[in-house]
Amino acid sequence: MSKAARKESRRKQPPGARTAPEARPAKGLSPDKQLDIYYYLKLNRMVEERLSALYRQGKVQGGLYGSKGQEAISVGSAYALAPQDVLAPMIRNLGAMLVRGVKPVEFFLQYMQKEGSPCKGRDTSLHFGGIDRGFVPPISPLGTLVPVLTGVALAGRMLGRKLVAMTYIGDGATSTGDFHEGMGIASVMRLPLVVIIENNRWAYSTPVAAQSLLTDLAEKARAYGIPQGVVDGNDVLAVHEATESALDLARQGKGPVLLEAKTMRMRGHSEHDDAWYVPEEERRFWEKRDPIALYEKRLVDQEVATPEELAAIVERCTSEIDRDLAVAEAAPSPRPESCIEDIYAPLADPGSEEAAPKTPASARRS
Ligand SMILES: Cc1ncc(C[n+]2csc(CCOP(=O)(O)OP(=O)(O)O)c2C)c(N)n1
Repeated sequence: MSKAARKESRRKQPPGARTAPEARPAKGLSPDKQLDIYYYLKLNRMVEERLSALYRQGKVQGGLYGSKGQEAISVGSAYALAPQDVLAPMIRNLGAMLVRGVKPVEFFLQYMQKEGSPCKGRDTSLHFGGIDRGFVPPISPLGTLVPVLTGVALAGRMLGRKLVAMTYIGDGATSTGDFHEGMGIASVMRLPLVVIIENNRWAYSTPVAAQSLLTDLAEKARAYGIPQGVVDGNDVLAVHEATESALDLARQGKGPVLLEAKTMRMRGHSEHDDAWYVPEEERRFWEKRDPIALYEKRLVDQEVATPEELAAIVERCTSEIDRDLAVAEAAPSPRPESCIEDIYAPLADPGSEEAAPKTPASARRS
């Protein structure tokens, strides 16, 4: 490798990558928990692979936005949350939803728009949640979840709950007005909010350098006087540790916190994008840093598990996915008439006071 190529390759490394992830021991996580994290990483990738196959068979309705290469961010961060915390995943955070208890069958039903899907067949993608389950559903307008989660953090404070609101944002989305408006109000109110920037180097086909002159997007925190951090997004345990620290700061009233996880999206922006714009050299560089392969090596090198034990976890993922997919494939489509359900409030009993038409005050006066 020439001197210039070596320099270029160093420049492309995320800061955390300077310490090989497999060399550091896991801090405070029992072997069982480390294997649990492996299960979620694998389940994340395997569910998405299955959804990709369904997409190619024409069975998925709408777009499909995968997270290959970024799974460590979703799993490592969600694994650090406390039960009372509220999470707003984004389209590439299926892994975070798995960690918080969403089952593969829900994703299959949802993407195939079957009856019994979380959105009753009326929406696609990961656009589902429920505050009772600790989720704010993802939405498509970029950056908008930041002010929404600022509101969740404020509501938590007003209700006297020790919750932290957490969400993810892409590198591109940190250029939106909503992101800055949300961070602005959350900072002056010291609200318990953690925002994780998933810097995957490309906002669809726009490279990060065409959006910002900053080397670290976490530097945007300086504008708000709030804590910030940068972590290797392909090192699941580093992400977990960094998120735990961010959540602690937020819980102590020092939030919001802006955490940047450096990574690479190893597929197109969505299933219909072949990512032709990513230079071959860059793709090859990141292929060697696959977050799941790095973690497998670490687990084996540190004798947390044998390759056979890891294979048994993969086997468990396969059987869960096979079982859940069979359930979703067999599920019927929603009844056509159900599309007008949940729109109007049920009719009150005719003649009851509730059913009497409400006369506007102006009409009563005349
Ligand atoms: C407010 C807004 N502007 C534009 C878009 C169209 N759009 C959808 S995805 C995307 C790029 C997103 O880039 P990034 O935030 O980096 O996330 P990535 O897809 O790279 O994970 C754009 C511009 C949108 N959804 N919302």
